Amino acid sequence: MRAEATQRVALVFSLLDANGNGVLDADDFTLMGDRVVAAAPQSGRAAQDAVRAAFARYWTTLLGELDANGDGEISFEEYTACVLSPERFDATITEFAEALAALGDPDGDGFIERPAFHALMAAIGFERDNVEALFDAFGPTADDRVPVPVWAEGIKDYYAPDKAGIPGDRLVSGAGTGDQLVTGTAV
Ligand SMILES: [Ca+2]
Ligand SMILES: [Ca+2]
Ligand SMILES: [Ca+2]
Repeated sequence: MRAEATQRVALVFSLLDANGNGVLDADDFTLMGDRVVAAAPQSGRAAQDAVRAAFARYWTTLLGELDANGDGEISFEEYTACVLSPERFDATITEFAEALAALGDPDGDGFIERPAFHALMAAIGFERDNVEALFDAFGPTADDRVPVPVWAEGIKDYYAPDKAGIPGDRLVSGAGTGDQLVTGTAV
């Protein structure tokens, strides 16, 4: 696994541990669903329910696939397996990406405006500057919007073990873009 992938996974693990007890558990995903829904008050009930369901499924999948010691919690060591065998998580990550992106596109025009993107990513816990850098890296349109599929693909790439120099690397705090470009071999 590339160092960049390890950093990305470590970051998302720390954010998903919403109750801060050092492991992932069911409570984390309920809290995270509530936070994300609260950040998108203009969204319809169906989109909100979909994102809560996606968080719940995300947890159920993690528990079923990664709880190697069967204690009902996912440790960081257990969690890293999600990037080592991404094919086991494709369906779940796709549903999650699409549900999250849909929440950011309440008017259903296929584009996410910067403020909506920022609100959702801040709710998950990503740092403001990194979120803005990520949005810029997605190559927004002249009117500062990003197509929904671009974001959904970005979420999937985030979990890819062999990717470096991708937009998602902008979310890793302190990761200088210069270093990313030097160490990344993919162009
Ligand atoms: Ca936790
Ligand atoms: Ca466990
Ligand atoms: Ca929209």
